[in-house]
Amino acid sequence: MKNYAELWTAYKERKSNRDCRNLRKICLPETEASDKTAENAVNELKAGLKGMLDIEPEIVFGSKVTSKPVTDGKSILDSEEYSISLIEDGINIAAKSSSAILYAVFDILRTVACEKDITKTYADGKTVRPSNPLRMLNHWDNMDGSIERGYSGESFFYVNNEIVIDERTRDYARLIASVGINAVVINNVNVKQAASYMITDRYFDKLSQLGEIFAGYGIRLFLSLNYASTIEIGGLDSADPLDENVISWWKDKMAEVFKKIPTLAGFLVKADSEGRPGPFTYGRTQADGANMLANIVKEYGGIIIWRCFVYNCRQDWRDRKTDRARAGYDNFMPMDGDYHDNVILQIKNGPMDFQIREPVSPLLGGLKKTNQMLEVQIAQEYTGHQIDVCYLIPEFKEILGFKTYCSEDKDSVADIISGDTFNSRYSGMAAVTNTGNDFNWTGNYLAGANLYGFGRLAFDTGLSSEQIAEEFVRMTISQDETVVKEILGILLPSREIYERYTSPLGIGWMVQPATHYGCSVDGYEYDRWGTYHRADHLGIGVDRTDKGTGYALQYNEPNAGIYNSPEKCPDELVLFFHHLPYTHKLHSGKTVIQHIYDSHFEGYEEAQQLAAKWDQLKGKIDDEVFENVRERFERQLINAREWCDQVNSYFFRKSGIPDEKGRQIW
Ligand code: GCW
Repeated sequence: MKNYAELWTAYKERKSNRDCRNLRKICLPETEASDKTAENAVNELKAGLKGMLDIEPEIVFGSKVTSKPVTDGKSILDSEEYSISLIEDGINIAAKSSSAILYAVFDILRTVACEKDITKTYADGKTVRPSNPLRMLNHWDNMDGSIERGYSGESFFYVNNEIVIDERTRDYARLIASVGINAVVINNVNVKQAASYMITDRYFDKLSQLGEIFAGYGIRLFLSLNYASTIEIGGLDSADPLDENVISWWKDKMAEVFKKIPTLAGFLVKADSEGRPGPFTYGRTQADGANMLANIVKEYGGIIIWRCFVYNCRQDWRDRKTDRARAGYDNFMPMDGDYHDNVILQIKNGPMDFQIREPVSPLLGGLKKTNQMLEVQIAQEYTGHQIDVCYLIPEFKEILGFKTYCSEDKDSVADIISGDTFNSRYSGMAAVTNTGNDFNWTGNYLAGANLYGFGRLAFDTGLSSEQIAEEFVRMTISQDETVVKEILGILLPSREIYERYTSPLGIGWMVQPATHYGCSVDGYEYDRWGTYHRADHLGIGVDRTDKGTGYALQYNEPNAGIYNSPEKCPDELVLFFHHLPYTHKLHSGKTVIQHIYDSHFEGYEEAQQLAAKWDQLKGKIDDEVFENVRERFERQLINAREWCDQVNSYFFRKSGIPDEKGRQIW
């Protein structure tokens, strides 16, 4: 018995699926005998079909496959494409690489697990090409075993500054490969203490083993890099990217690292951000820093992923000119086109920091000559800590569908990060992961839908939130129609419900600073982080228009004009862009203050309805799953009530305007 759940790769019995049980033969492309990925694919296929259907179809190997290491973004997509078609007695898989074979296998297993007919699903042949070249998870795991913003136990990669490799490591690779993840960063972007030594002898053996395991599942290994390694571990007194000694230290270091960890694909760098060192210290640009490293790792096919989360985290709250939202664009736009072609800028979805509602970062659609990747967060740092249920895929769909107007056509975020809009060499999507060593990997079983969903969505941005949620429920929790319907009824509206009982109309924050869980309306108001709501007795919101910080003008038209105008700006973002009187009428016809009251009362009530829906599932699903989520709903309701009452009381007391409906405000 494993000490963790296999979730959607558990391959529980699906014997009622008669159509699939008739499967006699599966044809696969022939691969090299030494090809680990192909071997894993075949084993997975056999285990899955045996487990679910108790069948052992004949596996026939056909045409030759060359699985050369992939170094180019575009060819990643070519090589990961697969086709599945019907043949007499079975199915045929065509694929150009062993990773693609693996994805085809998981496609078939998913069809079986969701109890769909194979003959119907593949009747016309199905060809799938991933939407994004890079589909990546970022672990914020520290080497002491803790996880920054982790809500599901400790790290399963590290214990006491040692790297742990066991059965769970392999099952993790399977789990994430099964949803299409092809890259993983295994350590926190805040690279401190022991983690700085990742690129030394101390960890090479283990890292090279880890890299092999991941490679066997088509997953490329990345490390977060300490920008100041020259100082921290190199004995130099500088990290200036233009300093000859610094450059030469990195040359030697990278030669050593890529030799010792042959599967290493590259590095993720958080520089000049929240106390992390970077090129700004030496009066250099972000491009100087990224390019210095990119230049050196190029000969090893290495990639430098450089985060755009660069802002002043020591702002004076009295200062209304500085605007944290502007920082990404201000810091990175001037050098568009200066980055080497093995640099990717990784951009958080919004200009602030993973709030429940933010506009899309204007860098997406701003940058035109630079490789870019979208960063989202499935760790529920600001969205309920995997206590509150918050299915994030609808949010990600909105972000991907956002029209940036950066070109005549193909101008959505999905188009940009797929590499299509600007024909970029590297691009894709990364999520700060929500995994840990808890039995069920994600703390709350329902948070598993975000892990599952992120992978599926990054692989195929055309999938709908409903489709993804339904697959997750059917594969992981139950096939029973009423159960599926009830759980979809919980997952799908959960993000908007969370939004309703927390911070209103796009303003964000109002969280407890120590944890980022729970309400504290003024928690960040008089602090240095640039995250203010600016509420007084007359109104609330941040003026980011041309008369305020000017942030709205960072967008292309017509978005800039829409956001700049309180009349045109969509309600859900109106306080992000405007400081408005409480009596201002929204598009909904409500005043700002009445919207605050209504949405909070509704949000809390809806949270109670979600919990009641879950209670109905007792006895219809696995007890352990039931109890795990029930207990979290209990905590969610306490949280939702606090948010509702604190926000309503706060704004009633500030504004003095009573609730039209006369409900109790404390
Ligand atoms: O959201 C903030 C978090 C930090 C995190 C940082 C980042 C890893 O509160 O914990 O640091 O963002 O994205 O770098």
